[in-house]
Amino acid sequence: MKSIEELSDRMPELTVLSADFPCQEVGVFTMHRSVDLVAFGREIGLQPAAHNAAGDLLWDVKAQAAAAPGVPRSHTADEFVWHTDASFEEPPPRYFMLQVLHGDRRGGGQQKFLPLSALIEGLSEDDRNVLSSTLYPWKVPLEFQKDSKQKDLPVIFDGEDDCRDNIRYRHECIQQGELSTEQKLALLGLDRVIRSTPSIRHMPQAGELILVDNWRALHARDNILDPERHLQRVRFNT
Ligand SMILES: O=C(O)CCC(=O)C(=O)O
Ligand SMILES: [Fe+2]
Repeated sequence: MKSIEELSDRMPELTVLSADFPCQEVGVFTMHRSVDLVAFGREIGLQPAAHNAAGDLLWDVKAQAAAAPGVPRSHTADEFVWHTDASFEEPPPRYFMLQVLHGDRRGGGQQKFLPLSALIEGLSEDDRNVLSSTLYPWKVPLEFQKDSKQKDLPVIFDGEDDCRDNIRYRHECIQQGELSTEQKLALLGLDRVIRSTPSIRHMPQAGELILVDNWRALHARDNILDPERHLQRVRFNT
């Protein structure tokens, strides 16, 4: 398992102009030129992960002019509340990269990050136990259905090796009606800690590549103001 800093050490110097780590779980790289994200990830030892049953690797995060109901959230200008990507997968992709092709010139679309280490500290032991030892029912959004429509998965999960206590989260994907009282309370506890923990903010600029540890940090995004804002996204496993 590689940290974001270790992965950054593998990046070719000729491609990366500068690197900044707003926290251990997020790297922001200013690039000399735009890159083929899939190839770039492979170069640093990561395996691209498909977004959907069709096997798409590259995903555009761009608001559609008139987003119809039911389009993927990444094709709307709406706010993205706190989540991890593909939280309904087992396991979720370990990392994702966002390449900023066009920043939001009207000041929208600011990103926020919350490292899991800060959240774990704030959770009560009871809530932590329920989040890690009971299965929550997850709805898989239509555009990402690869095998099933629903999965039963813990919120806090252990990965392979020594990678314990990781997080998957996307409130709207959890079937609230099927939760036990202790599960509901534990989720409320998590939401409370998320709200009260100071987050890291980043305004994505054209030419940047943002690499996020999707097991160890939550992320969110303000609503988009500039219809030209355009990011490319690829998810990766190790
Ligand atoms: O638009 C962004 O900055 C982040 C998008 C995002 O979180 C997602 O597509 O899952
Ligand atoms: Fe996301």
